[in-house]
Amino acid sequence: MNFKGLIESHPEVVQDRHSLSFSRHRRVDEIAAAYSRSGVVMLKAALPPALIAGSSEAFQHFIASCEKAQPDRSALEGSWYSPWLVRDGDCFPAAMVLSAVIRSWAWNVVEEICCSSHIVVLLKWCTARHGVDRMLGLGGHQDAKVVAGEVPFSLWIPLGTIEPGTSSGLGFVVPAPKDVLPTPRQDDIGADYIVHDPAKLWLPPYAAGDLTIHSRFSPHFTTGYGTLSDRFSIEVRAVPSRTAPPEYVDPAIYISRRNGLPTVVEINSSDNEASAFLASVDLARIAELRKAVV
Ligand SMILES: O=C(O)CCC(=O)C(=O)O
Ligand SMILES: [Fe+2]
Repeated sequence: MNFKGLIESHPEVVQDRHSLSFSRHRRVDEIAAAYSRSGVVMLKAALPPALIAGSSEAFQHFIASCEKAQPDRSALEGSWYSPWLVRDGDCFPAAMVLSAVIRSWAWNVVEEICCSSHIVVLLKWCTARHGVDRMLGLGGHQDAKVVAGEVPFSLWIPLGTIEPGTSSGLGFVVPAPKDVLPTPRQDDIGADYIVHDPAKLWLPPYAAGDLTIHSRFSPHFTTGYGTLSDRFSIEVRAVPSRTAPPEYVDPAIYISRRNGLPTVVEINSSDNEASAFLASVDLARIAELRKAVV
């Protein structure tokens, strides 16, 4: 079965039957409790739609300038980039989105999940993705297996609307198991696991500005319906600073509260390629003012 067949035969999978969507008016401890029960939550209107539109445009300019024009769109696969590599002149769409996330109410939820306000964003494990909506068969993965075992969660932020059936998005099996699942082939948990109980599936629509947070054990998948539409998205991965494995924190930015506001208090990077991104206006805007070194 493919995703088109799935949403046709089970249209209820796009509905939030598990009450996992939250607005800024909900208490963060309630949101964090739902996350720990289910392994995934959606934060509605977490970011301003205009910022999402601006970052999408910058990402599209980047793709147009660096990827060869492909006359046959059906051959397009899309691509993954480290966030600091995606730039449109001085504009880094991933920095725009990341700084907005850090200053949004979504960060309160991140802090609640981390049980700490001292958090390190693991840029090494963050991604900027250009996807093309291809017809995909069912399958899925857990980030604990395919990304990094010790990264507890991921924020997934589409740079535009995701409409199941017409644009490639993300889908989840809820609730998440408490450990890694067996993978019958190449880290893929397999179609059987996905279709076993359609009542557990959630393929949410996203409005511009919505984001989801999924745990490392959340079985999830890229959805695809064969429309060949473009999709741009950013993945943000972070951990409490005190638990960060040393090999995960290069490049990384450390966030703590200053005057009540989540603020970039330290940057760690030995990669010169990341320096323009780290010095970008969007990250500088939320960084602690440092005394000039003389
Ligand atoms: O962007 C996608 O389609 C996949 C993203 C994903 O698997 C993740 O954020 O963990
Ligand atoms: Fe994933």
